[in-house]
Amino acid sequence: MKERAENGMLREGGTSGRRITVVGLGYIGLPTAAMLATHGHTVYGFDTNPRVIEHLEKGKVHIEEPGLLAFVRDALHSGRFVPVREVRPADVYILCVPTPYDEKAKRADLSYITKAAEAIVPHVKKGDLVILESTVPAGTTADHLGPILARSGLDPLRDLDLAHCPETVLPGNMISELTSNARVIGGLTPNATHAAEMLYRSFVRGTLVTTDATTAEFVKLIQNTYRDVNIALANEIGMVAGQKGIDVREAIRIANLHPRVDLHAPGPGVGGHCIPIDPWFLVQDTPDARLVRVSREINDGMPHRVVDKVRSLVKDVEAPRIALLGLAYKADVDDVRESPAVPILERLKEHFDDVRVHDPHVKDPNFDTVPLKVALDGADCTVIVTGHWEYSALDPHKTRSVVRTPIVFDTRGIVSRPEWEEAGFTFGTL
Ligand code: SAJ
Repeated sequence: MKERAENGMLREGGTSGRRITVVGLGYIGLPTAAMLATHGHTVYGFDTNPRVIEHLEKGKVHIEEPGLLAFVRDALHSGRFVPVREVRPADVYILCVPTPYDEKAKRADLSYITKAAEAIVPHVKKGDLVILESTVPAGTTADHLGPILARSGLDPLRDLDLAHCPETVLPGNMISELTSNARVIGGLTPNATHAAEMLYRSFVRGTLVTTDATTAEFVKLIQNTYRDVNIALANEIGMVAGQKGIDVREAIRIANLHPRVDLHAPGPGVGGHCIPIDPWFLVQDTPDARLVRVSREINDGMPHRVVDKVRSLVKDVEAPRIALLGLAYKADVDDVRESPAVPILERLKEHFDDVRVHDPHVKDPNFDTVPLKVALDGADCTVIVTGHWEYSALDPHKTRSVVRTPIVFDTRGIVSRPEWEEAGFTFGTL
């Protein structure tokens, strides 16, 4: 069967023209809903947050992501993406709700999945396809979602096609990765796997890899854990390099020329809603899994290292004014969830009376940000915490003319040390 691929083109083998309800229109659900709608499906987008639906009804989106607004508008104009205030009956249900980490219980908080599943229970009918995209501990689809759906009177194994298909898109590059990434499809039964595979084939150009639901859940967790442990290694190497006066980024760049070495980059800490959390889901029932826990500790300890370094950089300055550049957890996104900038800001405020924060992307009322000019004006230490392009484009000479003390601390390795030193700056690195 031929199906639509990118924006109206046809792809081989997928099913289109399905009625799909997407539950949860956040960072994953919204682009996924729009993608499905631009590939021939009719999509009802539901979110418990009325603000999300209100935005969509006005042709706006509540998330900053390159290309997302235009993409969602196209889907809305096609008439096949319909934001709804109540869950609508469909033939396919895709759950894209958050799974936060419950610090107290030291476990994944599955309450959003429970609520989403309960919301579709009155509507599911025999033959429907239910897909869980949220990242979850291995076994959740079979042991948690299945039993909730069974309250409908249907057997999740025989009457429904139930599958876990984890999303793998990188914030900042979501629209492209939604179609190009390989996708893991894990059904509770071979039939469920096949049904989910047909759906994703309608828009995914990357390889579709099929397995069972529990393996699919596990794969997602080990992908993000690999990244967390690798970053922890880079951060530890950075500590050793710093003691020996070696530029860690230069050393890693050279080391990575080896065909079997792929060290990640050191930084001020690991943020976002996935990488600091998913390793905990992986080891929550395995107290002996040490490396994953130590890696988490190393990465969570990075904000302390950043603040210690700032303190040593300004130790000779009286009543220093600190300019903190960046609140988002990584470059060119507006997302502050788990951002290392937040604990850095809190600790800086414990040590210094005058801390000014700037972030051109973040519009979160919880943070008092100021324009860049105000942040830099009279600053004694300019701390780059997020690698936004606006900061890599900073001119050291112009910056020199507005700050009071020429000290810059680049935690991301995004500005040129020789250029800033040439402009008279003392240059701090991790
Ligand atoms: N970071 C470093 N050093 C690096 C890379 C990242 O310090 O070398 C930091 C970033 O600054 C950021 C954090 O790690 O604070 C996480 O950023 P990221 O770009 O590594 O990942 P996310 O959280 O934006 O997206 C990840 C991706 N997972 C993998 O690359 C294995 C993405 O593909 C997943 O879809 C996403 O998690 C998710 O939803 O799980």
